[in-house]
Amino acid sequence: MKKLNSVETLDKRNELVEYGFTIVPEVRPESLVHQLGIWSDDILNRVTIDRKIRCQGSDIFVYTERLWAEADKAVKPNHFPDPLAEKIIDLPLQKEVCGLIGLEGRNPDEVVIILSKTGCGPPLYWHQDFMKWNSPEAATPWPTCIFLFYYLTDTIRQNGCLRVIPGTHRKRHRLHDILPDAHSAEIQAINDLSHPAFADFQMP
Ligand SMILES: O=C(O)CCC(=O)C(=O)O
Repeated sequence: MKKLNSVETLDKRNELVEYGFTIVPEVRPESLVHQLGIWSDDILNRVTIDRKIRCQGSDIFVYTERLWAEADKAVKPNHFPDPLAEKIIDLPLQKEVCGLIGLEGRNPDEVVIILSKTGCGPPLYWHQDFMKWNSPEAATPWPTCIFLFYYLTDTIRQNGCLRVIPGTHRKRHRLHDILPDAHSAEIQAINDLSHPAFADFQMP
């Protein structure tokens, strides 16, 4: 990756604060992306995806070995430790970029989630993963909880890139009044693709 200069860094920071997302190209080395592709394909071939998470893709949680050692968990096909989780989370360039963008704290959850859906699978329902909307933390204008996404193949609208409505982490949108909670049984049960949870929306 070409190192971000101070203007680019500020742009990324402002985008993240304003829109709720930003894109930083080339953080992961090609060789690691290739390795992750082979690794995740192998895992996905072994795991059966529950119908209730058909819209989310898979729910495969890969833990760092340091977290797994502390947690009293039983290995399941979709919950297990792997040394690659540490490699993904500890990548020096990723840490550097997060620092340059001005993210504070930077305490990773020590978990990597593998997501995949078959081509032309159902769309993902609109949702917000952040759970602490009633905490004072939610009132800060800067991000306190972020996800880092890496696409392992070229991903466009037609094959599943993530949809966002810019700014809805800070400004009310009519979807906020009608959506069931993220990942709840209620939203997972929606089969009607004309439901607003799947509709095209822009900021009002
Ligand atoms: O499918 C994606 O790209 C994102 C999935 C997601 O947001 C979630 O499962 O919470």
